[in-house]
Amino acid sequence: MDEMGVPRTVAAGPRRARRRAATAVTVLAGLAWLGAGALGAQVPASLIGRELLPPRVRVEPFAGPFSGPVALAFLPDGRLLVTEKNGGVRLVSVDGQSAPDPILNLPTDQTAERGLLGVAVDPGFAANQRVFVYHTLPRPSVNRIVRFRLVDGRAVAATAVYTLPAPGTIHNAGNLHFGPDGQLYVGVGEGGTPARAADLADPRGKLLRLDPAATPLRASAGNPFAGLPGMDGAIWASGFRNPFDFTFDPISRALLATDNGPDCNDELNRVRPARDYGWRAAYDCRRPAGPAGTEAPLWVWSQTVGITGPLVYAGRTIPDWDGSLLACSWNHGQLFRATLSADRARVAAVNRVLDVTCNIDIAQGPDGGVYFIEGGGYAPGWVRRIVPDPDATPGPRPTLAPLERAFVPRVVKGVRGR
Ligand SMILES: [Ca+2]
Ligand SMILES: [Ca+2]
Repeated sequence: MDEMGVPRTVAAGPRRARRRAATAVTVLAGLAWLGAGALGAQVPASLIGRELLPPRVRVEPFAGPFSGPVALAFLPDGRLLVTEKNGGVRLVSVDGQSAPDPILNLPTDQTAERGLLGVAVDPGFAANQRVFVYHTLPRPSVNRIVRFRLVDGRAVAATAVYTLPAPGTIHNAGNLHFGPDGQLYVGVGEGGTPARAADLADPRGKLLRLDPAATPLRASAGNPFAGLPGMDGAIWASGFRNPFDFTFDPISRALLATDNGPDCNDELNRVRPARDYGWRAAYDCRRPAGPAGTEAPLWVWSQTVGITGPLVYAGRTIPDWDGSLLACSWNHGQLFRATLSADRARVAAVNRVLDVTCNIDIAQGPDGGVYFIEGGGYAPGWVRRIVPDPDATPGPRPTLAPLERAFVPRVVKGVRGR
């Protein structure tokens, strides 16, 4: 979990939701970074605009506080699962209530960026009640995937179904999501050792694709390196530093993953199988496209914001956001909205949405609302949501500079660890 060592610059406590919605001030980011490969040594002009929340929505508290919440996953009936870094899985009712105790408490090493991180609900949940989580076991020290069944509000039959090599204290990534192909994808960080990212024998610094029906989990059929000597057949794509979170675009079905850069170049990537996304020990911040033969990101925040929690919002509940990619800044507690090109293959513009504090994860509820974690990680956190409100009155149109540079982060040397 990259950048979790950086003190948050936002209030740790719950902020009163502000009924401030508004005329969207879409400030086109303009100079989208085009053709990274062709530009080579150019530092991308990731200009980021600002906008208000769309009209007729409000931000409101939903659930919490939780102990270091990290990830969110909805059940088909609208209940919400929240992972806590210390090993707890919390279950939240549709009206935001949660029991004081977790439904599952796994023995978890939460040193630095280790912990209970991701959660994914099986697409066959109605029939099999299966949920998967990713956590760091203290002894032996491994990251592993645990599967359990959620029956009558209780977690039963928790079973370790996949084990990864020894974790780093940093760069564990740890989110997992089902793809539209029904396979389980897992983000694994390089654990602080950049050379692992391009090593196809090592699952670290990769996105993996696993068959969720197998016990233990195994490489999915059709994986690009399956059966090749000396390679880990679970690997779907390589060359990541800390692919903290990812999502599938429900419109294009593309896998969109963040990767947290060193002191530069937080990325959004469109991930295709067998491709290498370029992280190396000798990575050059001036060359965000990465080394020759690797895949350039779709977008770069040239200053690290700790980008994570990507979600493509799809639906008419918040029509202004239909088809947009939303993501959070761990470092700064900010919400970004990216507009994708018509073919969904490029980022046309990125704006920061004002008046929303989003630190880690975002999920779209069955009600069409946008749910997100404010705080969390090393600190208590809350789930808040953005929902329609026909009575929300537009706020004053702000005076904004037409463009702002990507953010200058508050970097604390030696804490983040590299
Ligand atoms: Ca990259
Ligand atoms: Ca997520």
